[in-house]
Amino acid sequence: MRCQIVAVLFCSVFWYNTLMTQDKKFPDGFLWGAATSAHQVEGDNRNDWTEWEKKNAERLSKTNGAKYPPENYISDQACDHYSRYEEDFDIAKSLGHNAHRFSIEWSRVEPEEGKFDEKEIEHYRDVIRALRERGMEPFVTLWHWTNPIWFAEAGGWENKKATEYFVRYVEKVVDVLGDVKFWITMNEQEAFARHGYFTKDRPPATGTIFTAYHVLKKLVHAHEQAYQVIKNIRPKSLVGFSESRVFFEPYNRLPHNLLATKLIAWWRNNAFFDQFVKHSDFIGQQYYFHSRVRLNPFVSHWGFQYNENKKVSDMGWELYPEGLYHVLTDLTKYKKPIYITENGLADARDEHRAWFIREHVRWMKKAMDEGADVRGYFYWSLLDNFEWDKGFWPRFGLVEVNYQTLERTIRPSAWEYKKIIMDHEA
Ligand code: IFM
Repeated sequence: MRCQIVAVLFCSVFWYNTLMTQDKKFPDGFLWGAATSAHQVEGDNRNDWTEWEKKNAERLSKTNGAKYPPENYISDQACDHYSRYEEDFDIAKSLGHNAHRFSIEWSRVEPEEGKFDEKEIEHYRDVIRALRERGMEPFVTLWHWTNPIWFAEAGGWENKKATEYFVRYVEKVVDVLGDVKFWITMNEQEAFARHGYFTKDRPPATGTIFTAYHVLKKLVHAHEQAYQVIKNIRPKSLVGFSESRVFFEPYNRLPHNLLATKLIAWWRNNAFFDQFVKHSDFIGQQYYFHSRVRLNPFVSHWGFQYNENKKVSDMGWELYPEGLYHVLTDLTKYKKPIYITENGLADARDEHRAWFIREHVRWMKKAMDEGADVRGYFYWSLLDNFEWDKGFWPRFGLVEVNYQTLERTIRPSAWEYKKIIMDHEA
């Protein structure tokens, strides 16, 4: 009898333990890390953005109620990650990351048309080596919005030869940077085209909605070509793109809201995305936004923003982790592996970040349990950095950067993220 009781107790403990832990485990080889982009962290760049910053810093400083001085809007030395990448990767490793996403700065590699700078290429080779030495899988983005000045002066993505130029750069880089498994051709094409050619609040700040459309078509074509070139040179590598997706839902069941939600979701999330997916081995998915649609042409946002905003970031963006679940379940239709290549918030006081990551991971896991083939998660960003036309004030980093001394301080939420990683290890 005593033996039976012991056996029953043992089985119960075993069953309970399996039940409690099974739920948390992630697939073998799941990648955990953070992302950065060259222009936002490297410092001392010379590209179309640095030119734009010079011309717009004063104006931006005034239009924001003089809250931030013009220096806020000039990337300048940024985080000096260009020289401190090893220190930064040491930090990432200490935080339990086993992967890292970064981008190559085209304007460094090809500062003059057709002339490649071997020293700069060597730099990126060192960056990849440094990641490998620390056991982190590199995810290399080839274009994260910034262009060489010569390319911008020749009309940028409106130039007939833009694709040809881009593909020549890709070919060179992929040929010489051997040890890379994951290539991301481009980052958030839709936002680039919308801001650059429609709202015109970022470079090149020209054109119309039609230009934005035309440029997006160009980017699709450039991605396809780049995909082919990379696969020809490195058949075993995996090539994808990174795009953000908004979780749209109707405010109520009224037909015009249902219809508006469907239309806007199709335009924002599918019209171009579907074309990029066709030529990709994986989907690089970024998630930041949720939108409750209550159509109203008389308000400035047309009714696309009736969110509850229970929690918001320092930039006023709603924090809505559940949206990631809906985005991921929607993506299963493409039947491709998914990597969350960005997900993060500006939170200078580090009030919400640990909760934010934990909740997004929880919803991501739920989607995975229901069939979403997610294979990695990259928090945006490893470091505080230069947030484009907003400048330095938004603090996205797991690691705080003091822009005067360049000192790095690990935020408490970064250690929480490490615990999440450890808890979920297979
Ligand atoms: O900082 C940007 C990044 O460059 C692209 N995705 C969104 C981030 C936060 O705005």
